[in-house]
Amino acid sequence: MEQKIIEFFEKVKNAKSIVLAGHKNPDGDSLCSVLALAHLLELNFGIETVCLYDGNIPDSLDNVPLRKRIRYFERVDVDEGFDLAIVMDYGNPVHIGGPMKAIEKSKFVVEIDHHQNDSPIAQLCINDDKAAATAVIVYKMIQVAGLKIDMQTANLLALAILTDTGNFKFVRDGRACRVMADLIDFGINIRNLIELMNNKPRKAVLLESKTAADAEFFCNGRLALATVAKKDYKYLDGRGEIVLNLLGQIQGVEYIVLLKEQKAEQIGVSIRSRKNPINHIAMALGGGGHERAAGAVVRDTLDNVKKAVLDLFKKEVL
Ligand SMILES: [Mn+2]
Repeated sequence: MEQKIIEFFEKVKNAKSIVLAGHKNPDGDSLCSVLALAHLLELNFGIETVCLYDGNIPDSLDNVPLRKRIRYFERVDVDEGFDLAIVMDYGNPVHIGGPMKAIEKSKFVVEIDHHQNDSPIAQLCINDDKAAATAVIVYKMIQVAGLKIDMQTANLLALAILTDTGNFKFVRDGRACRVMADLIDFGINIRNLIELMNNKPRKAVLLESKTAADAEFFCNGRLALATVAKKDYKYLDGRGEIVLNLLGQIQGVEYIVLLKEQKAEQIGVSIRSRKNPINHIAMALGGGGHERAAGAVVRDTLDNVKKAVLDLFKKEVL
């Protein structure tokens, strides 16, 4: 890892143009790790970079530092290509979306990721699937290269770790906590950072509450299932994590499902479990994910997908 990081910074110093991208519909780790690294390259080497995204950035991330530095991929001319492309937190090439064109046209590609990745696209991979967030790898790079950081970098890395670990619920080892301890000593304020993300439109929060209130319960209350219809889907900010968390707090609920009608006959399925693995259910629907947090996108009607999910649960786990 150290050797790869040194090689990365050699590439950076020799590059005249650099593009960075994370995954489509960025989450906190994807957005903030990209912005943190772009800012570090400017701060330490005076290098201007181009940061691209595809899809939507949730309103809850609108106030993160340097948010305006990342641009929608269609608004940037990438025809000439770049000396160096850095793709972060993407997991699988299909998740990159529009910025893929800029990456393909670049002379050298580096990836920095903490997802298990069966099809890496880069010549240099700084990957660590044990890291709790891509930002944890970025912090390691800062340490190895002896880079200076500032308050904006520290805040971005902290936001990435807070969001990707669900405020430390999903850490897999102590590293994310040690990085956060360093960032706290540097001066970040966790409470202020969480407050900064309380920025959803009123309609989004009211929709989340209503979605949870209208949930149905199956199998003696062990399975909670909520749905967002197409007319409401546009108001959802992010992935509906709040609904899943809320239903998961109910006594006796073991499994939580959220069905989102993204388009006619295109249903996003999010599944959570409080104890037993459910990723095989997501896989049976054509998706995948972690043991207790997984999902899929199914091309069928809401009614049919609901029936398919309930059948799978009854057959496989309940
Ligand atoms: Mn991540």
